[in-house]
Amino acid sequence: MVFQAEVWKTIFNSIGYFTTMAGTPCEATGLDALTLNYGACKKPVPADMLNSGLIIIWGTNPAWTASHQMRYIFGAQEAGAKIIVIDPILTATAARSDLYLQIRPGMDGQLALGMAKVLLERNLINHEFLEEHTCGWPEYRKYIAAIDLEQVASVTGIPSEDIHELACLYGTAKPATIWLGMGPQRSINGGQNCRAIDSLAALTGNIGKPGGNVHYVTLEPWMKAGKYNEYKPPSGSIGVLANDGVYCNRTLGTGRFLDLAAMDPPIQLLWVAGRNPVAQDPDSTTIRKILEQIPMVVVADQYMTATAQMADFLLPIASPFEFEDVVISFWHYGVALNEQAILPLGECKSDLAIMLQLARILEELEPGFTNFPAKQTPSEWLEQELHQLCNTLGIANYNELRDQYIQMNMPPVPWHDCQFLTPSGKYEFFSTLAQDHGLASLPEIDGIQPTSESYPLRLFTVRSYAALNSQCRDSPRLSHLGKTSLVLLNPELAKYKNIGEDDNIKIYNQFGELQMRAVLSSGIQRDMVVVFINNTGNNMEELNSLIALTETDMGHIVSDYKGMSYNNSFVNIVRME
Ligand SMILES: Nc1nc2c(c(=O)[nH]1)N[C@H]1C(S)=C(S)[C@@H](COP(=O)(O)OP(=O)(O)OC[C@H]3O[C@@H](n4cnc5c(=O)[nH]c(N)nc54)[C@H](O)[C@@H]3O)O[C@H]1N2
Ligand SMILES: Nc1nc2c(c(=O)[nH]1)N[C@H]1C(S)=C(S)[C@@H](COP(=O)(O)OP(=O)(O)OC[C@H]3O[C@@H](n4cnc5c(=O)[nH]c(N)nc54)[C@H](O)[C@@H]3O)O[C@H]1N2
Ligand SMILES: [Mo]
Repeated sequence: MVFQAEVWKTIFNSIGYFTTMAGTPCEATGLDALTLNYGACKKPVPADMLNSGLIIIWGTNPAWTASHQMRYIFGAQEAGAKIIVIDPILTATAARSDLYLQIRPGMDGQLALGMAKVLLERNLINHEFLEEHTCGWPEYRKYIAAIDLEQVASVTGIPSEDIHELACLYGTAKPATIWLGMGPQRSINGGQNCRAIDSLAALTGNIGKPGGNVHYVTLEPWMKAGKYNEYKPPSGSIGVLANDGVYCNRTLGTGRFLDLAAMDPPIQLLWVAGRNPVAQDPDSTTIRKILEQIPMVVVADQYMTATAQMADFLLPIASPFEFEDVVISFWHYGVALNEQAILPLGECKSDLAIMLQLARILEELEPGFTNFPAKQTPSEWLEQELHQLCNTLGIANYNELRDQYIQMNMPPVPWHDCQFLTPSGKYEFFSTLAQDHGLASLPEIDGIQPTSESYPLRLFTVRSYAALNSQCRDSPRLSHLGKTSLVLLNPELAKYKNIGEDDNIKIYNQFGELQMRAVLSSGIQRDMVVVFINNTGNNMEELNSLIALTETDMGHIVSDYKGMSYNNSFVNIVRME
């Protein structure tokens, strides 16, 4: 829930400077990519897909991970739009598509560049848009003209005829949209992959028009919500010196627990709220070791998660049914009130209720220790926090959300005025900002992905319909996937490894090993193994104990730290006797 999670930062700010894991485990890479090209990450409203003549679903599986969007996809399909899915796995979404292209993992940028070449050769580009609204088109044109389509076909695993067909479908359907998923950003070239993909919209002029554009995520509702960052530490507090000579909080990247352990002065107390890093961040074993070394670990959570098990203090958090909150989104522009349905059970409290109580106690023990408004009630705090958001919504108070769900007054389609927020004010194929941040100015992709002789199989971790990240581990729905963990193998790989359906196998690499039950699936590629996130059976062995901490190429521009290349992890397998 939105404001509950942010409340912790508020109170820590009110006490003094602190160390915080900045960045995000999720969308950091793509945010940078779109920001470089467009100047900001904006998206159309979800229903705008109904206006599309063609939808490319590129590296996301909404049938399982965003089922609320499927009605627009099916709606568009029924009205004649073609649905194309590009994914290394034959997903539930791919099964409902008109055209499915099974790409080699991480090769999305190459495919997009190959498509760009075909669009250029067949003159399916929008000259007017390119001349008037883009920057670096001559350089980009030269770059894509030199792309070798046979090489693209070889690295992507998609035959050149199919690349031609895909490009022609995209270039002729007016308007056409791309849903840029999380898949393409989960590899080491993730950011440049995303830039190459979103440049297809600029090439074809599918920007600023209903049914066009790129759907990724939006931060706009978040910018307008909350002012929790306004609390400043009491005067005289000492933090880390920023470049401008002003004190600030010390930061490190999300999930970088080795860096956390090496900090000087060392961390005395770690507070974890609304996250489960042992399960979800790379290299669970190291994280566990480091949590053990920290003198005091506080975890605020609703469940006894893998991280909560490491806590010295566990603060039981109320469920969303037990407290009032306001909910916004990365995907749409709606704002809704989450009403309290029941009183908190047992000792549970919302984060905000705990914080207010903690602030009162601190104030009693040492007056002036915190300037957190401890006397406020949770609803007064929410009212103050949401003042700016309410202004945007045209309501006086968040309580007005009780009777209505309100959409923020945003244009249904971004960039309709072609006023891009880049340094040049245009869509930038060529980005000097990218250069300033140590990246190639054009979406150049080297295409080389690491392989290893000892661990030749790519470990692919994807979401199932049955769980939300590490949450709901004890949900009965998960039992549909079996009480033990499942690993999907291509039948050819299974045969080569002498593994049969239902066999117990060991998956291992330099970080550790896990035992899982084999399920054969021809929908996946021969050199990968696929495991559903959170499908670890009843034990607390973590899938991410096999995941390497590998950064992507981007994330540091908008989110301060690079994103995570989860799918760049490699393993081997063996049948257990
Ligand atoms: N049911 C359910 N829904 C969820 C979540 C959940 O845990 N469960 N989590 C939520 C969160 S936090 C997020 S970020 C979203 C993520 O939502 P999605 O992006 O849909 O989820 P993923 O399962 O990570 O990956 C999506 C697809 O990308 C493909 N993929 C992986 N690598 C590549 C690649 O290199 N190229 C291409 N083209 N495809 C690739 C995978 O095969 C997979 O089918 O889902 C949200 N919704
Ligand atoms: N191998 C692999 N690892 C991944 C990914 C991947 O694709 N592959 N995807 C990454 C992505 S995209 C994401 S977003 C992350 C997600 O990983 P996390 O950010 O760790 O998210 P969750 O697993 O959903 O855990 C959130 C925790 O918050 C608790 N919680 C819920 N509501 C509240 C509340 O109101 N207050 C408090 N204090 N706690 C609450 C839940 O019980 C849960 O334990 O995982 C990342 N890790
Ligand atoms: Mo995510």
